[in-house]
Amino acid sequence: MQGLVTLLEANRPTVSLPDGTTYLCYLKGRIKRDVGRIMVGDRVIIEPTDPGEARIDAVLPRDNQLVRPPVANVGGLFVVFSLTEPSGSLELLDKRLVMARIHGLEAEIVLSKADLPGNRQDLSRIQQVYEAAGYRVWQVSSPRGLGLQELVRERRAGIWVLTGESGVGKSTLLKAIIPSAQAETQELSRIGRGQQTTRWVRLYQMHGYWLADSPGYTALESTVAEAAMIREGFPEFEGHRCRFADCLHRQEPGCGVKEALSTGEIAEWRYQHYQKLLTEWVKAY
Ligand SMILES: Nc1nc2c(ncn2[C@@H]2O[C@H](COP(=O)(O)OP(=O)(O)OP(=O)(O)O)[C@@H](O)[C@H]2O)c(=O)[nH]1
Ligand SMILES: [Mg+2]
Ligand SMILES: [Zn+2]
Repeated sequence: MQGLVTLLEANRPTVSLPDGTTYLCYLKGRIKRDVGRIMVGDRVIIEPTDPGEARIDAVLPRDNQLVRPPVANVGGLFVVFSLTEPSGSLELLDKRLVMARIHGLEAEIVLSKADLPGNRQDLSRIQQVYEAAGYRVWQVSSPRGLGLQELVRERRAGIWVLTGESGVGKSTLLKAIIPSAQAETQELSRIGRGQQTTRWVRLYQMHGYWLADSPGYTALESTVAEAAMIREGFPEFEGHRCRFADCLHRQEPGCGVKEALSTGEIAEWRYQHYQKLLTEWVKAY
């Protein structure tokens, strides 16, 4: 039977089957040697041994793996952003989006704390900019329950991870959506900054996809071989005609992106972060 590791507790995997049944598992000895550490998100073949218990006979090859939190086979990221309390960094938001693109992950943007005063207008501007770039954007307020149903009901597949700076409201959002998550997410946040980050990662079943929390962090580094990979992380640049087909939108003459920037069609901060990422992330730039 094929299942999914949805929880690792003290290194014992819990595996969920498509019909919703779960098994507390142990690893066949040979697997430990071959795969090393098993991760939440691993797709595994199990053989039931006792009621509610099973042995993992094989771990299927991983598509990818995140480090923080340690989750394999991630399909998408919710990038959670808060404009105030704490005041989020649009640069980090853009870095996360480019990072997702580089790793072939889907990304959606969650603008949290939409209930805070003075927030709405600026949030709407941000929403408009990122929607124009092709992203799904959700405004939510966890304490008021605003926007939560719309957000979770959307069709998705695979494993989605809540990411974003510390304090933006990831865990609060998860708890608002999944009340049973209350106890565990507190553990994750607390332990997340220490060494034992693996202990409490859990996947929660949504409609057709799985959801995981993650501890907030801001250290985002990457290296890419080609400047074009950064350019692709800014999808709204694509619709503009440049004289050169391979234009990197810097000093080239006849650049449609620079023109759109001057008319305000492309947001100033997006272009600035693009330039910054070119110098920070492109090898030998
Ligand atoms: N007003 C308001 N406050 C919120 C909202 N969401 C979260 N908060 C508050 O923001 C604070 C931080 O929320 P958390 O959910 O712990 O943030 P987090 O993103 O999980 O932070 P880390 O785990 O440190 O990465 C808490 O005091 C929450 O009550 C919201 O939508 N509106
Ligand atoms: Mg948290
Ligand atoms: Zn150009």
